[in-house]
Parts: sequence; C-alpha cells; structure tokens
Amino acid sequence: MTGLKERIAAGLEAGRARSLAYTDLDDEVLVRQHSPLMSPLVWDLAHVGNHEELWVLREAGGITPLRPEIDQMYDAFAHPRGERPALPLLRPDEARTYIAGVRGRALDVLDEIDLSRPDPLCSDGLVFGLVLQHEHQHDETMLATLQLCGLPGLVRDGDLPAARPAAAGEVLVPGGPFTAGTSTSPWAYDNERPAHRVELPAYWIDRFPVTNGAYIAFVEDGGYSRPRWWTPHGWSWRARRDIRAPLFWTREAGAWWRTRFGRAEPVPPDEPVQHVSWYEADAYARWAGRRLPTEAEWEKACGWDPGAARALAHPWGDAEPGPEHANLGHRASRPAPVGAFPAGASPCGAEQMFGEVWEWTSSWFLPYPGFRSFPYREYSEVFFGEIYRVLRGGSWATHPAAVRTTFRNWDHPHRRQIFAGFRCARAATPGES
Ligand code: AVJ
Ligand code: FE
Repeated sequence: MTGLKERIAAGLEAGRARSLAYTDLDDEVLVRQHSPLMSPLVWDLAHVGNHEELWVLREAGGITPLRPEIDQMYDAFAHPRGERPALPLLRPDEARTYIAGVRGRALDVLDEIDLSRPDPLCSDGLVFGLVLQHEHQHDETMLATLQLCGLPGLVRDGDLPAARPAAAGEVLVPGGPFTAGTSTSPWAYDNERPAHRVELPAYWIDRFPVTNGAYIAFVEDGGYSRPRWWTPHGWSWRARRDIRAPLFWTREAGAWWRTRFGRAEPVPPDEPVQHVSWYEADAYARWAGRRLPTEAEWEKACGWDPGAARALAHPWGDAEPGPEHANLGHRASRPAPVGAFPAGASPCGAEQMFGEVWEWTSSWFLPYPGFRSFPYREYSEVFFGEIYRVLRGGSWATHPAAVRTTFRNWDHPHRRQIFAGFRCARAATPGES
C-alpha cells in the first residue's frame, strides 16, 4: 500500500511541476485571453486546484471548503471559455497560493486514507488518479494555448529518435472478437467502462500516423478545393473559414512552413501531421481511397494480443511507458518522425499509437453498453451524442499517466488547436469499405 501512496504522491507532483512550468510567465500573459477558444492560463491553474479541492479534500477527506466562494468561477459549465477573462479570477500569485494550500491538505488526506477500504471513490487511489490525470489534461490544454498565441518561452528542443520511413505501409488486423474498454483498470474513467466484446471483420490500418509529406500531396492535389472528398458539413466548414491547409501552416516561396510556439520552420515531411480537424482527416482519407478507423478498430490495433486473447495496457505490453516506447510527456515540443519507436509496436505491428498526435476516429463519443456515470455526470455523460468525435492514443504533450489503450478523448469535429492527427484504415474483405 505504501508503494501505491508513493506512486500517487509522485504522480501529483509531476503534474504540478508541469502546471507551474507552463505558467512561469508574466502576470499580463497569464490573465490575458489569447483566443476565445481557450481560457486565460490563470483560469486553468486555479481550476486544477479547485477540482482537487472538490474531490480530494471535500469528497474523500471530508474537509470543510477552503474557498467555497470561488467554486462557481472555476466551474467549466457555469462559464464557457469566452466568459472566463471577465470573471474576478484569482490573480496569479493568489492562484499559486491557493493550489499549494489545497495540495498540502491533499497530501495529508493521502497520508491518512485507507486505500484498500471498499469505497468506490477511494479504493486503489481512484480519486487521486482522476485528479492527477485531470491536471495533466489541463497542462496539455495550456500548451495548446501557448502554441495558439505563439509564445516561445516553453519550447523544448529535446532529442527524439530518427525516422524509419522505409517501414511505412499498412498492417492487417485479422477478423474476430476482442475486448473493448475495461472493467479492471483502476484509474480508468467511467466512459472507458465496462469491458465488452466487440466483433470486427478483418481490416487494414496504417502502421504510422499520416505524415506531413503525405498530407502535402493531398493539399497539392487540390484536396481543399474539391467538395467530393468532404462531407457536406466538412465542406461548408472549410468554405466558410476559407481553410486551405492545417492550422499554423503557410506557403512561402514554393515551400510549406509552419509556426511552432512562435518559431517559423519548414514543415518536416516525416513527422505526423497535426493541427487538422476531423473534417480534414476524413477528407484526406477519402482522397486516399481509405477511411478513418472506428474507435473499436483503433483500440484493437493498439492493444489486442490475439495470442494471449487479452487487451494489453499499452501497445508494447504491460511495461510502464519508457523513452524507447513512445514520444510522451513533452520531451520535445513536437511529434517524433514516423518509425522512431519500433520498440513501441503493438501486437499487430502498428507503431506510434501512443504519443505524437491524438488520432481522430470515425466514431461519435457515445456510452458503452452498461455505462454508469461515475463519479460525476459532467466528466463524460453530458458530452455523449452525435456532437463530438473520439480521438485516441495521446500526443507528444500527453503525460504517460494520462494514456491507456482504452482511454477516450473527444472534441468537436472542427477543432484544430489540439495536437491531433490521424491514421487511415480500410476493410480487408472485398466488397466492403
Ligand atoms: C477529456 C480532454 C475532452 O479537457 O475538455 C478537463 C477533460 N474534463 N476538465 C477536456 C476535462 C474536465 C476534457 N477532455
Ligand atoms: Fe477541468
């Protein structure tokens, strides 16, 4: 049990180190709203502390509210992102003091709690697992804000392994049933539960995410000017906003450039394309004579081990993510080129399913059969419907503590500021798509 508590304390600390690093900026930058799509950074900072107060201090620890008067300001449902800068938010120094005070008490709760008692919220440390994943999710959102406003302060130039482009192509996933979702992963969200059998016919899926080089071929073949590749919604979205390339791309003197955290650089052809919407991913796939995978297809290709007839926690097995497996946790401020992580291959041979870019799937964000909302409706349930598309895997900015084979992310089909790309699939059975 002490092992678990130490793991939780270290996990909480890793998230906090990130939140503080990403907000080590002038107050003016922290309180400004850089885009109507995003919160001011200081909102995210206090919000992660308020979430921790609600769940660890009040629910798990039974502690009297520290600052009940601020709950409403940091309730994401009470105030859409565009309204947040007008709120009397905690100033950056107040926010840091507040979240540090919450954290001190959270560690006291952790110290005293019995994590083996049969309490659905606390056993196996679930409430702490949810709170530390939540902080990492907001850390990634803060990075998206920093990218959107071109702030260079935090750009990391870490080394990433080199490309292995000769290995491109597709891998075959044989037909048959597999187990989707989980009933046993201790820190899984309600939307990943319960485990259930899904029967899929055989299909092909790309070994790697679609690269910038491949995407440029689509752009230069007039992909953005031919409605035939687009769904009607996708085409009207594209036309209304006059979209002609991924977000942050420009064309200058016959070459494609991108701006990454305020720096202009040539678009690297071997890197997975990122900052494309679901509409663009879907149009590319149609142009390429393929389609996006369903989330079940993605999950089976990521984690199903047909030999053992069970789902692995990670594509490479149950070992914790290491630097040889995947580009996770913001090692460098970009995706690694395709082929960089052969040791992270899944049983069917798909690579880079974790890290690099979140991958759009063709699936709507819907509940699994037998879904039960827990511990609160506002994490997943209120988002179910034919509104959001599911993304899988995790990006270069996602922390290892916040990825699982079964993890489901979701967003509007027009969103592009997230670190999202895709890979394609197609049926292996003649006559089917
Ligand atoms: C799972 C990434 C879609 O950031 O909107 C954060 C996670 N929920 N706070 C988001 C979340 C509440 C959510 N995503
Ligand atoms: Fe949140």
